[in-house]
Amino acid sequence: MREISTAALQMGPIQKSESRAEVVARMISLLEQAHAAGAVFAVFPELTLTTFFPRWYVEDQAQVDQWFEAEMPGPHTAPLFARARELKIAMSFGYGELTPEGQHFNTSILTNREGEIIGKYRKVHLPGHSEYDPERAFQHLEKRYFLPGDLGFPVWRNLGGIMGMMICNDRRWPEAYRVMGLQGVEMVTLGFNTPSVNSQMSSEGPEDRLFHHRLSCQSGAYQNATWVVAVAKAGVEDGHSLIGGSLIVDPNGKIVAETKTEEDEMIVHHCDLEACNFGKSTIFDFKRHRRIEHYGLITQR
Ligand code: CDT
Repeated sequence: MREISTAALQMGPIQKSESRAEVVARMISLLEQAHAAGAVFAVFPELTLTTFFPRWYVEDQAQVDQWFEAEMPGPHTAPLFARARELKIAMSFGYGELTPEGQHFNTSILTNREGEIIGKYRKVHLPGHSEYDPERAFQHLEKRYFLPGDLGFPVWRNLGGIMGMMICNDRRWPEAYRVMGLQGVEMVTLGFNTPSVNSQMSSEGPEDRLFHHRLSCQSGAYQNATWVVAVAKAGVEDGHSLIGGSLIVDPNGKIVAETKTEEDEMIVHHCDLEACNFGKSTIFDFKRHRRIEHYGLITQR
């Protein structure tokens, strides 16, 4: 057994008016629950530290920059890192990253049990649009506020396994999983903020949204023989609803734990990485079975 006791730490809604200090206090409380439940790895959502701000159209860049972190850890997140170090719990969480060069990314980091950042991922698949769209019920301005990630889909050795990260919309793209699968990934973490309705098709509601979310995580896990830990920011933020449904999915594609609320909520599972071996050495033994001579179109425009 190579077990990683993993906690998916779902966050309930974060209103625009909530401070970083309030959010970080909630994160620390969840981290402590995870530790008490025996977890050594804790996964938080996409853009954990703020409301899901891409729903707001803002022209003043200084105002936009208030949703971003110029340092990680920074003054607001230092207490979270300190507590994680004390509890010896590794973490992954998402935040808006502002680089010293003034670039903006939708980013996720991975730490070890010593609270050191050992991995960084910048969201590749940015959904939505870049200008105000009066046709939509609400805005989804990720293409306005972020650059597409420039770090690819790397994997890292952590806690005795091979880990990779993706962020929200990436889970709908099989290529994202496969690039990590080809590097032997055993646990993929992903945070998400998924609106409960489609802003361009009101008939697509929470049931459909949850169905497509589960489908994307379960197929990615199965087809790459990897654990997937998918964590929501959920609930109603300033009148806008986000789905819950945080999941831990095993390498057979089966859901082994799922949240029940749209609030701060923890689920824990003892994830045995050895469970990846069967799929990786049989039906999804990529070296033996892939036929890349037929896949050329995938990397052409
Ligand atoms: N955060 C994020 O990527 N959300 C998207 C919404 C898609 S609709 C523009 C998602 O794929 O869940």
